[in-house]
Amino acid sequence: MVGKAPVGDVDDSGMRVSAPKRYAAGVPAIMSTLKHAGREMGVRRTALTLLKVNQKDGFDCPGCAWPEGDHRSPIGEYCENGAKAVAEEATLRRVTPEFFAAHSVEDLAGRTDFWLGQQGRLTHPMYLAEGASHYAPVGWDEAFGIVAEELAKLGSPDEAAFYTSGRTSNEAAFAYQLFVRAFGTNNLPDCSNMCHESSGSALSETIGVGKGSVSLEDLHKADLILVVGQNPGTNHPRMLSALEKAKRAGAHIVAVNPLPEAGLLRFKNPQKPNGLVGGGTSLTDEFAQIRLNGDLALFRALNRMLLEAEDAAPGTVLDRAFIDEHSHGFEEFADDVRKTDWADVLEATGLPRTQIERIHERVLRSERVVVCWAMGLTQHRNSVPTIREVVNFLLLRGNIGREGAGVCPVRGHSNVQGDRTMGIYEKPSAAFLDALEAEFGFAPPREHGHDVVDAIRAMRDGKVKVFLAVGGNFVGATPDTAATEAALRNTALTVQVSTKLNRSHAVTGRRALILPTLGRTEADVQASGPQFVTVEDSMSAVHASTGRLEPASRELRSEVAIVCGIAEKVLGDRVAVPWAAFRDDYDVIRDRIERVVPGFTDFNRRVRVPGGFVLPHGPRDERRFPTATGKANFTVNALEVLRVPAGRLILQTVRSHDQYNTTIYGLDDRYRGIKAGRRVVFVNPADLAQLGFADGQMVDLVSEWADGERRAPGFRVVAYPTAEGCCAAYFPETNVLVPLDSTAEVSNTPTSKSVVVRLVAAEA
Ligand SMILES: Nc1nc2c(c(=O)[nH]1)N[C@H]1C(S)=C(S)[C@@H](COP(=O)(O)OP(=O)(O)OC[C@H]3O[C@@H](n4cnc5c(=O)[nH]c(N)nc54)[C@H](O)[C@@H]3O)O[C@H]1N2
Ligand SMILES: Nc1nc2c(c(=O)[nH]1)N[C@H]1C(S)=C(S)[C@@H](COP(=O)(O)OP(=O)(O)OC[C@H]3O[C@@H](n4cnc5c(=O)[nH]c(N)nc54)[C@H](O)[C@@H]3O)O[C@H]1N2
Ligand SMILES: [Mo]
Repeated sequence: MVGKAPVGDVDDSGMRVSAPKRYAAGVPAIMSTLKHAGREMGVRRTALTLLKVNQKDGFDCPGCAWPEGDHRSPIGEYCENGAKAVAEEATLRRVTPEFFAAHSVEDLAGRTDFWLGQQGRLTHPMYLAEGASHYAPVGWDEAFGIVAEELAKLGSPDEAAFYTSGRTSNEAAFAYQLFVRAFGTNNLPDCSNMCHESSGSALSETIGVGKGSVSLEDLHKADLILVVGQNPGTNHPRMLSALEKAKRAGAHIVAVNPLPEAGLLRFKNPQKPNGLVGGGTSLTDEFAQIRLNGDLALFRALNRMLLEAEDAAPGTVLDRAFIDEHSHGFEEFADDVRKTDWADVLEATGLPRTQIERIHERVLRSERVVVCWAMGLTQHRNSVPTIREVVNFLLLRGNIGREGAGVCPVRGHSNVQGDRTMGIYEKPSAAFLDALEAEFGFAPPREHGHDVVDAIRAMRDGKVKVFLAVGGNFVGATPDTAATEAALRNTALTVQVSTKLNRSHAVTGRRALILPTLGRTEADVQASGPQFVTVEDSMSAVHASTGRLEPASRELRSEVAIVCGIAEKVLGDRVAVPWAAFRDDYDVIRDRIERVVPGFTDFNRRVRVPGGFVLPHGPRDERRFPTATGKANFTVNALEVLRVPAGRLILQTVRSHDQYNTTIYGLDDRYRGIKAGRRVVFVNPADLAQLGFADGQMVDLVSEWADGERRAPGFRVVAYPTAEGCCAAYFPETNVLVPLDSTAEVSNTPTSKSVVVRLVAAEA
């Protein structure tokens, strides 16, 4: 199978490669921000917009889910990439009906996401009729009618799937899942399925809550912070300020990563004068350059050493009181982890034993430990066991539910956590459905629905015939691009509620709709007046977000209005939900959320207090663990070393500095030394020598899986200091290589960070 994702319209003939950077942010970050923002928005709009990001009376930055904190910088609490996300949305370019008249769907399907995103904001609802070559303008009412018509044809509500990306507000998400369940299905796949699902699965089972247990204050007070499988310099730049603060207060930081990411090494805080000059703060005390997928082995080794240290000096290492009172399964776990084989650990991690011992020493010296992680831990076959082992590590010394300690899965999309809280989940709990039933008086479906990977299979097999997405770029973000495209083309109708053009608008069912929507930055005025929406960050803080900019077009509708409009047309008066009242006044939705979702008491009042409020979290607040055993669960997690056949490498697919998932802002990856190109593969020089390839050579990447090979053509080899046996390349270009059936145990997340590949010299 050769990947279908287009390469044609990006000219990377001028690509330049230089040495990776040793620090993140500083002056280059500010320059890059202003250049990008100015190009998209003009100078005045840039100033007005950026000043409102993440301020208490402003809008929530659509960039990421890192919390804002109480002490906001008056010059704007944003980062370079947040600013790019804002500029991307506030751009002055427009994709109008004339644009669609000039570009056929076939033409658009041949463009990259970079090119498509550059065209600007969508302005009108557009309809692709069966057999038509071009989208044509359509009225809102007619568009909703088309959705209703196709849904009415289905043999069962389970023949439709309803995707959500994590920018959707709490209000829109709540209305959306309510509509979908009233329609009669739990087919609610979302971007979480490809993102932190493994964290949610592992944390729910072990501590009873699938969310992080630390606040910003906890990070500031920690003695030791492990940053594992995460590249905050690019993806969560404001986290670097928190790490810098912790560091100044005496914390030590251990980074565990196959790549020496610039942001993990040194940081020059662009929001402080002394961060702009000089060497910046050295953040990492210990950089463990682990092999891909080596983390379960590392944490098992650390856990084994903790048990042995306790044996040597009983009563001094483990938190016995915590283990006895609050945990379950310790003995079984301890028996197993003591058997951890050092030879396996050294092979899996690729780390010197002395370094693991040094990290152990640091753990022993630290009273309060936080472990932070992101996609480097969640997108492997054994991600759930890996994260469970991280929990074991923290439980051993009682590092949960007290100050300065805990689990910190760092979320991606700015409201991905909130969407889940609102019920965007294909496996809703019985308690949630009971609450919906009690409040709205209809019987929601109880059978679990499709997640992302299962939804693709169901479309492929003709079992799902209507696909509707609120946000995101399903074609671009999912694995196995060729398989996903074929699946979507096999449907009767695809509907995309979007701000900007992407490949999901070009790869369609027999009919297709584009429903353009307001972004976070824009004023949302409904019948009762100006509205705000709410979001939840990585640390469970819920707060308001108010857009101020004039909408990109008069035709745009809010996500809430679109969802309610579709619901009215599809459901008529089948259920007693006041869709019109929801649309006219979001307070009405919040009142209903309060009655259905725990933790939202007095929602409308509390969210109007500047800064909002923090949702309750049993383990964090009172060491109450709502698991099956009622305690924090130790677990046994088998260590299987990921071995690849000779001549193969393990590929991880990552983000460059100039992209937001499938939205490509530009073609540079400044910190990794790449300019003006994206089709690169980073390989260790020792591997290159052994495999007989040279820096600068052009290769195809070929992935191997039980069902055959997949190929992504035309990558330039970059000799790079990544861990041996591993390589890295950017997604979405490499999604063609990720087999649909290669997913994580339990969470079913695609294994985007461990794809077995070989390099093949490209034909000249
Ligand atoms: N600017 C910007 N910000 C973003 C995003 C964006 O695209 N652009 N995306 C948002 C989203 S949705 C998300 S989920 C987050 C993603 O944030 P990250 O998880 O930081 O994103 P990735 O680029 O996937 O980087 C994965 C990191 O983990 C490392 N890694 C990979 N495999 C392993 C492993 O096996 N073990 C260890 N220890 N490390 C490993 C990689 O080298 C890399 O540093 O960022 C969010 N914020
Ligand atoms: N190979 C590989 N694949 C991956 C990953 C990886 O690391 N490697 N990471 C995975 C992860 S962590 C994630 S979260 C997914 C992301 O998957 P998605 O969330 O589906 O993808 P995005 O690229 O974030 O979606 C971008 C689109 O969202 C739309 N949009 C932007 N803002 C708004 C808004 O306010 N409202 C609406 N309605 N639409 C809006 C725009 O049209 C834009 O084109 O990708 C996953 N895919
Ligand atoms: Mo994500």
